[in-house]
Amino acid sequence: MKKAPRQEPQERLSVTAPKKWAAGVPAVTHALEYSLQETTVGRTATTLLTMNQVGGIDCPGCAWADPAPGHRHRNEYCENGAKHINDEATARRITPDFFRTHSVSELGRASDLWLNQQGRLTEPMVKRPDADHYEPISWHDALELLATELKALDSPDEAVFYTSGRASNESAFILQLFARVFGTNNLPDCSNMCHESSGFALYETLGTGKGTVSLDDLHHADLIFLVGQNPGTNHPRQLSALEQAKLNGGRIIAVNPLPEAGLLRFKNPQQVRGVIGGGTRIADRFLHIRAGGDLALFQGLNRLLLEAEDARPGTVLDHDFIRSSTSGFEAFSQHVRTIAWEDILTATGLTRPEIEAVRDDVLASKRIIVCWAMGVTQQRHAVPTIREMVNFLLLRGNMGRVGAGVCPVRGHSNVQGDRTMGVWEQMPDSFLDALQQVFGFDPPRAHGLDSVNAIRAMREGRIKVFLSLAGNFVRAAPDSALTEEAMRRCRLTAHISTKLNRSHTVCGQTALILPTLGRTERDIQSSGEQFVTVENSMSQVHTSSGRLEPASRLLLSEVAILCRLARHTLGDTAGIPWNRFEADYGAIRHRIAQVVPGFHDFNRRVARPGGIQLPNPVNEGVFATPVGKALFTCNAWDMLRAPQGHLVLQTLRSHDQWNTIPYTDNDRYRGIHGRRKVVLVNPTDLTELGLEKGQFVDLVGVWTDDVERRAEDFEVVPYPTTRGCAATYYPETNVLVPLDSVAEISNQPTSKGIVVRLEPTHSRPSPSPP
Ligand SMILES: Nc1nc2c(c(=O)[nH]1)N[C@H]1C(S)=C(S)[C@@H](COP(=O)(O)OP(=O)(O)OC[C@H]3O[C@@H](n4cnc5c(=O)[nH]c(N)nc54)[C@H](O)[C@@H]3O)O[C@H]1N2
Ligand SMILES: Nc1nc2c(c(=O)[nH]1)N[C@H]1C(S)=C(S)[C@@H](COP(=O)(O)OP(=O)(O)OC[C@H]3O[C@@H](n4cnc5c(=O)[nH]c(N)nc54)[C@H](O)[C@@H]3O)O[C@H]1N2
Ligand code: SF4
Ligand SMILES: [Mo]
Repeated sequence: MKKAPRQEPQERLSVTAPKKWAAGVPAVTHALEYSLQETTVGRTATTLLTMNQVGGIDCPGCAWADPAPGHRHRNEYCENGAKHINDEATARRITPDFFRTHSVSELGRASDLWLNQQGRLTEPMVKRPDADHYEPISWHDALELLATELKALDSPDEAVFYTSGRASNESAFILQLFARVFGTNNLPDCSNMCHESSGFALYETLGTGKGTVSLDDLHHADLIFLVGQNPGTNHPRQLSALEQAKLNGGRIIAVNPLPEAGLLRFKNPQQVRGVIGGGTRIADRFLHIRAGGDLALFQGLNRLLLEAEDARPGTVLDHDFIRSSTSGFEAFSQHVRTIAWEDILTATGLTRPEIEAVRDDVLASKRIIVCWAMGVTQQRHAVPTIREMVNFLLLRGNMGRVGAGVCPVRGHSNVQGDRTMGVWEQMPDSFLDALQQVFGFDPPRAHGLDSVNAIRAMREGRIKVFLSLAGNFVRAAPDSALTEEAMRRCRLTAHISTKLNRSHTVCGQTALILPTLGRTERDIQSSGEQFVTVENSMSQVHTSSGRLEPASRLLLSEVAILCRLARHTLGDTAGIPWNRFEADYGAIRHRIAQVVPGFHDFNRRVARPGGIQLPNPVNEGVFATPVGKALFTCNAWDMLRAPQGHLVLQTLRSHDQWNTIPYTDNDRYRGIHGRRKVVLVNPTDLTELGLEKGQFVDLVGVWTDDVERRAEDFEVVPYPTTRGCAATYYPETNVLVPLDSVAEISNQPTSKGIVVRLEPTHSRPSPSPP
């Protein structure tokens, strides 16, 4: 069925009351509406029925884990998973005609929403120097062009290879192998902007960068903290796990500046009680915290726990665990007692009785899990905050046992797997040694560039070639104007993509679009039909096999593109069987098994229903830190402050977008319809700032440099966000996030902690571009 081309929508804001529950029947109806606009009934049924089933397609949405085989529902997906998969399975196509009609400059002015709605990319395209249109190019010529540019570099470090977390284990492994044989560790990824802070904090304190809990642990926890995450939108099936925890008698504490619908109540569309009943209350306690106040909250809680132990010695802390399995308790305990209550209350915006009530919940709980996401990791003091959450869990031995531990809730479906496969600019020597042994080359040892440092290097003209495996780098990155300018300084930019996005319009002198198969599609290579593997947030590795016919005959798989690029660039000199890898992904997995710990006998084990559970040393009682124990840390007190008349702004996701890609202008659960350029502000702050509902403002960033960062024409919406904290959607406001405003230690952009002022504009905004 041919679909009519889409027009830019007219923006007209309407606001209704925010929803108080998430994911009942309306959610399913919305998913189906969206699916049928994008695809046909048959394609929808084919994709959805095999989604998250054994042997089926892994949902290309978030990284939430699937229940064990045998415990999966017939519809094991959420509303948003259905939207993501149908966004890829769309029946719309972009042909060379499209690029003849639309110049690159014109596309550069189109909205993210419109670009995505044009459909799937179908042919390799090139934009030549000085041209303003993409034109078709053969695969051979495209890869030869890219290889020639790479070979012409003065140093391999003049190239950058970016990965987004939708790439499979197989393509990620091939990309990092190619980059390292070529000679560079410049392997930035979306994780640099996502859970980098979690990785650093967990490695340092527990000796592993990953979460330690399973779905079963969540079901059996007595107390679960949800800190800085919006599961109703971003990890909807997490609500099923939380519902199960509640049914088992567990309690939930949500910590957030916004009373998100999914934190309040859940109507499970997979259960009769969800469809016709009132649903399950999620949060027993909602802490309406100030942005960036989480460090202070956990410091306050830890102090209260130490004081409770003083009052009733031997009843609060797990002394055996602290003695046998941790280090640094004394210093930590002295430090945390010095933090003043006044500071804790200012930073959190909470009252002391509220924090004491949480302490009482903690004292009544034997098994505690802390879950967190971007509200924590995208703050300046994200790493100390996560370390303090680890302190909190260690105090009562909530680590490495059933129903207890850390749960960083990952974003992209395979973002964790891509890291396991070696996509990181700082892989440890043990990994590089294994590559050296298995493949017989000398991998570069100096650390490469992460996302922020890659932009800095591009801006300084030190990067000539930028290749991206999935993703939308210029929209995901901070400081949009600066990042775009940096990208344009490259000699060649190339993107392995399924769909058109802004990064294809912000080009180096030469630009390549390398269109690829998506997860939903059959992948047939010379040895037969292939599957790929992915790793979810709970370290389970399993297969994903597409069922749909490819969107175009000319698409190549990610693996095929990368293996061919490697042959064009490196020839056979490295003695690596790129041909075989392309023909049979089992040959790649065979090498992964030799290089990556935990993957022995990979091909056989991953074929079993449910796949492989990677070992987590913490759950075996092993802390792989230098002292062989979990570390208590002393974290300097810190809080985010905005001067008088300013607000702390966070940039977050609407219910209807996948990262940089909006699907519509609506955000149903928050009651916002028809416009994304809105800023949510507490009504009392609005009054104090002399602003009114419906007024138009420019958001103006305040940072230590002299650059003016301005996002224009945002409509003011009164919203129950914490005083002093405002919210807008990403990526429209990435222009406000200074490149140099990064989390300490992890170098992650602080997308949830930007100081702004709101400047009233007197005219209504201009209509959106055609
Ligand atoms: N539908 C959908 N699903 C997605 C995505 C998507 O774009 N769309 N993206 C995927 C990806 S890559 C990721 S990383 C995840 C992101 O998942 P989330 O982290 O849930 O995503 P955000 O929308 O950034 O929401 C952050 C939450 O943190 C809160 N918050 C902001 N600042 C603070 C703070 O200082 N303290 C506390 N306690 N809370 C704060 C916000 O109010 C918001 O509820 O979702 C994944 N899943
Ligand atoms: N201000 C602000 N900035 C942020 C964030 C924030 O909360 N606020 N969040 C950050 C986070 S958590 C993340 S993860 C990043 C996301 O950054 P990215 O991962 O770079 O961005 P996405 O929007 O997920 O990328 C979407 C594009 O991926 C391509 N794609 C989709 N599926 C496939 C596939 O199967 N194969 C290939 N090759 N390509 C595919 C399509 O072309 C699509 O246009 O953004 C970060 N930036
Ligand atoms: S919760 Fe995440 S993985 Fe599961 S169906 Fe929804 S988007 Fe997909
Ligand atoms: Mo993410």
